[in-house]
Amino acid sequence: MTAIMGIVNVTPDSFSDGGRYADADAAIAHGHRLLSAGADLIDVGGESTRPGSERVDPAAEQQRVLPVVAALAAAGATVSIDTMNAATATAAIAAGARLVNDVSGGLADDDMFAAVAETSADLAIGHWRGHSTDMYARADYDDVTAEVVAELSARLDAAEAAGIPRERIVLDPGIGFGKRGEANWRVLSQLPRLVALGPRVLVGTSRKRFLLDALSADTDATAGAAEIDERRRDLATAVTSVLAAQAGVWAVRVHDVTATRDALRVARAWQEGAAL
Ligand code: PMM
Repeated sequence: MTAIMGIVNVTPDSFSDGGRYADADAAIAHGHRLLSAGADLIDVGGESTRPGSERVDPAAEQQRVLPVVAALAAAGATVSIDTMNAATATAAIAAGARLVNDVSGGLADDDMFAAVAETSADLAIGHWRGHSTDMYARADYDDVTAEVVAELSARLDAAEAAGIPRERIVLDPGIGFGKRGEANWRVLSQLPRLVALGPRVLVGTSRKRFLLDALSADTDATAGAAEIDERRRDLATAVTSVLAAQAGVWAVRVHDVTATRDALRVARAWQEGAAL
């Protein structure tokens, strides 16, 4: 069964839930809700990667995330730390995190691979071409899937060379990172090409802007993105989660764990019907 990574953003400005869990107690409570809903792991982040967002000082980032990581890990949860900073990764692992989720795939901080190599934590490497302030400047592709696979493969080799065994590495195509609308759909439709590389694959589509391309197709052209509410984005995410699961990914990263859990269960029941 595909694993569900529930998102806890301890930030004032993330894609969709910015500000909601900005204090540690609210973030910890939200993590517990996601675990009760069926999350297999909880991804805690303290720096928004929303297009255009500014970098956060690592000390401020750690102040946000460490109490949340420590409390959820102490309660027995498998915790992932969403960070591009090696120092934050190291501190979060010491606080109990078992996976470092670096959307930049080690490109934002040269020390990241070495920091993770020294520990027994897993590392998720995201496909990334630059920081949020100018991520669309490098969003031009000839064959987006081939380029994502080749660039992730190079990061995989670099991580292995730095001493992180392949079994501890997870690859993520970085949906929404330096990719415009249709490039995201292209990569998703060709996920088996990434899965074929070998390492586990993680995919994050949750509530992202590109989903609106599909959702707005039958809505009034004057209706803006704001009118397509969170419930519709969560339903769209549950559908992409099922399709990603069918493409063979290891885990999906989502805000609404209940919707994705239900969708994955329905898809499984459908598949099990074949064996009855
Ligand atoms: N997307 C966001 C943040 N972290 N991590 C991984 N591994 N994959 C993603 O696609 C990803 C991520 C941005 O979304 P958010 O601001 O809603 O959390």
